[in-house]
Amino acid sequence: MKLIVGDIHGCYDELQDLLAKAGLAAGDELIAVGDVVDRGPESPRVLELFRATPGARSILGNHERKHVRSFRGEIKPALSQVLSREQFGGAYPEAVAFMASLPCSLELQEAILVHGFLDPGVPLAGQLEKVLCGTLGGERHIESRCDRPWYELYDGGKPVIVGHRDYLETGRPLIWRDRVFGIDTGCCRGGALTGLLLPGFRIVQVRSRRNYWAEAKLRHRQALRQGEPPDEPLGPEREALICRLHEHLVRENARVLAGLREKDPGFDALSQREQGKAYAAVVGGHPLDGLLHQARLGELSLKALRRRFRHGGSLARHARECRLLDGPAEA
Ligand SMILES: [Mn+2]
Repeated sequence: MKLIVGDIHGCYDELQDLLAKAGLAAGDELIAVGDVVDRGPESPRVLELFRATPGARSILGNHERKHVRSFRGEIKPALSQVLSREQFGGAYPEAVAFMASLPCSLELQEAILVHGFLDPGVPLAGQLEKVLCGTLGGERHIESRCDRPWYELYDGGKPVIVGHRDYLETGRPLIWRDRVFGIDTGCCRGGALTGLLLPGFRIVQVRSRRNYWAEAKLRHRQALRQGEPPDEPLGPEREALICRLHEHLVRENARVLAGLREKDPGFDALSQREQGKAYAAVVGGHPLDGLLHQARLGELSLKALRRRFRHGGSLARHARECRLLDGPAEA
């Protein structure tokens, strides 16, 4: 038997629950459809399981790809990679090397496995890597080629098993005409971890124990706040600084938008969600990315900035980071 597992995202306990429930025997295989790391609590343990267990393997998800590319300096890591990198500590380079070795697809006797999407009508060997891995660019490519969800148009010879999107958001996997199986059911967000037992395509599921990703983001925000020094006595300069920061963010937002429009003349025609994702890919590492998103949406006001910096001394630190004040940014 083969157990195909949806997006695990560091949810080691749930993976153990699923393995117990599936009842694999010696000689059976365990195959993940990618995104085994990030967002959940134990990315290193999950990755190690796939690296070191005989009969266990994974294909490449967009999250592993982001680790590989950000480690090479090609893109900025998003928060989920930053947090995972902390978990890996000194073992990170080795972990990234292993992620870089994962294949973008796998053809089994019973099914084709990819993390993201398949371009209908294109043979597996001719599929773009970004489509297979489910990057934002890959998703745009697919949307430009399909007038319906890609899986409704899939006409390949074998069933395909994918992860990446929790298509139904009901805790149940997507099963399209017994041809396409979407088995990401949002385990890291408090959903479920789904497996598919081949050759019978029998579904095995366990419930997620918590919304790990929401909790991780909350802890991160709290840690940032606690690390801030008490309110610095900026006195009458404070209001002026808020004005300068506002101007800076408005300018920065305009610069980012201009860059995105230059790169993609159709940027303004994208959905709000896609615009947001493309924008986030550029400003993700900015210390004030949340405020930049507000600027993008036309919601950044002086009032919003005053409210944001009502407590704590982070105004001066951010102003230094944006080079509006002298002094080291890390003060
Ligand atoms: Mn994914």
